[in-house]
Amino acid sequence: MTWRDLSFIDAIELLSKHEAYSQSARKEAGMIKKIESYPELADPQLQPRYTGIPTFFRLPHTMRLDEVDIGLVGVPFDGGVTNRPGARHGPRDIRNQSSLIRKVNQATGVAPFDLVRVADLGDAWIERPFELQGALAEITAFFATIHAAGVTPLSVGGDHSISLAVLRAIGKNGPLGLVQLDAHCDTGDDYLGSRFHHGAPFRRAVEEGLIDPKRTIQIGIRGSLNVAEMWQFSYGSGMRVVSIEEFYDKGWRWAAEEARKVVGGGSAYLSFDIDSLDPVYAPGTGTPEPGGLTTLEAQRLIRDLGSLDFVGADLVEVSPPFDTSGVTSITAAAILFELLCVLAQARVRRRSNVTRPDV
Ligand SMILES: [Mn+2]
Repeated sequence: MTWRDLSFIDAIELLSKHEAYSQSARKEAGMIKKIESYPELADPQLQPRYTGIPTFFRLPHTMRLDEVDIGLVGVPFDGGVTNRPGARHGPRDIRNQSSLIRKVNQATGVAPFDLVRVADLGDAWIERPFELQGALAEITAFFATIHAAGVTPLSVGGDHSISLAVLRAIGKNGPLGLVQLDAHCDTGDDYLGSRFHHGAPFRRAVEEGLIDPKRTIQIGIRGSLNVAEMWQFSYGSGMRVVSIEEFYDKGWRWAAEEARKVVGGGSAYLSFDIDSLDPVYAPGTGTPEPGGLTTLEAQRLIRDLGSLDFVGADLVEVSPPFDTSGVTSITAAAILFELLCVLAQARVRRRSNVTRPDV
């Protein structure tokens, strides 16, 4: 039947039905899905995990900060890279590969999506990505909004310079402790005339009072040096530097205990540079250093930090163009899940401390 076959009355009736339908469709379209229902995490038997628009962990994408406890944020910026670029492509690739991740941590039993409200807040929007200091300021402004709303940020870089921008937002009320997994201390000074680059964020963070060097531990440090005292700032300021040799001799369980000792009970930040892992596990990165952690060592180490009061975390330096198979982003997604689990544990602990009447 075509419109020609309809009487005038039929046509009016059909049009009004169509109008009613489209009104209700518009009404439904205006409704934001309730975050509690986690439709994107529905039974994979009903909705395969490779379907849909890729967000981190297939989470709902929202800008409603009042509906979120932990917000995943992409920071597609690599303007601070000193050598091989490409980390700007990290967030999109990790979003894609993170669809492989399920709901429950099989080792610890932590189910972060049940414990707290988690969402993908999209990317930190940078309007002028080619102006390094301006871009860092834009990233800080983005995270300041998130922080003011009481949301715990879990960020995906981007190169390691973004950590300074995040810390400027969430560490401004007093220095935080820091657990950093990295091949490099990233406490260098000026390089080719710039104070800001991915080899210096934690020196600048100490100078700006954002992190407490005496509550900072750097794990996995290795690689050849430009000069013997290349990371002298770490040692001089009182950071605990765990070389890969010490880590290899004493193991992940010892390293976790050492991290808990150094950081103590105060608020802390966790920064995971994918180059802490051996390049056999994570070749897609800007400054690979052979002879690093295994993925399993990193996973077990992070799981053992569930008692620390983390108020934010990031995963940085994934450069998909240097990858050979996608394994770096798959590995990064698995590590990101571990970071989410310890952030969720900390968040739940803070919540129960607040509501406990005897505290
Ligand atoms: Mn780094």
